[in-house]
Amino acid sequence: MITFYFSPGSSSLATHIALNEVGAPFEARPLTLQKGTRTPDYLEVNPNGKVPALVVDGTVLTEVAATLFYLARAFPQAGLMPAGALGEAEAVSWMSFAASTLHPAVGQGPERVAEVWQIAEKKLAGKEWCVGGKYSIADIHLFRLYWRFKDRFGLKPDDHPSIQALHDRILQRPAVKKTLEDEAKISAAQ
Ligand SMILES: N[C@@H](CCC(=O)N[C@@H](CS)C(=O)NCC(=O)O)C(=O)O
Repeated sequence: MITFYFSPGSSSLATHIALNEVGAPFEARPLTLQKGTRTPDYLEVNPNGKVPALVVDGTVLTEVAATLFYLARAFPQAGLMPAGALGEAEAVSWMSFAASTLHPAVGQGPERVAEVWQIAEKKLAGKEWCVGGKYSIADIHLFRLYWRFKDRFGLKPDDHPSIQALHDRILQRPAVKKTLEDEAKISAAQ
């Protein structure tokens, strides 16, 4: 039994996409940011007051990377985990970079945002996908951040051709389209 705490368009979008990619049944618990994530009930789930949180048979998983890692490992038929120990480590490396460098840059000013996306572009280096030539949880994490922040910070497609192309490819996936539609409806009702 999986319960998913999320807020439309936020970090939890990555987890939501992965849930739909793997086809896992889950109970959706939408929250509003700040208000909804700071209630006593939610702080019982995640004392850090952040989404996502995934509760799997009573075990709470927080942090996007951990939720993506779990879904890829628990539903291997979806093929979201790169192959082999090295492939898994590369996925963890990309997701750690996303969580520790790309995301925090948002609070460090536009210059830093521009700088970290240049680093991401260099890391991707013309490849179609982050790891092993195949769509994986690393791509989902990267996609969510670029999708969310490219317009807000004026990140230009020409400056990030590999990331923009990855973003555009992921936008075409049925699970991604469904997730974005579902979240837009929830957001409109909040
Ligand atoms: N490092 C965390 C970041 C999660 C995060 O920052 N979530 C934000 C939304 S993007 C949040 O829940 N904010 C609610 C709040 O601060 O009240 C992760 O990777 O899950």
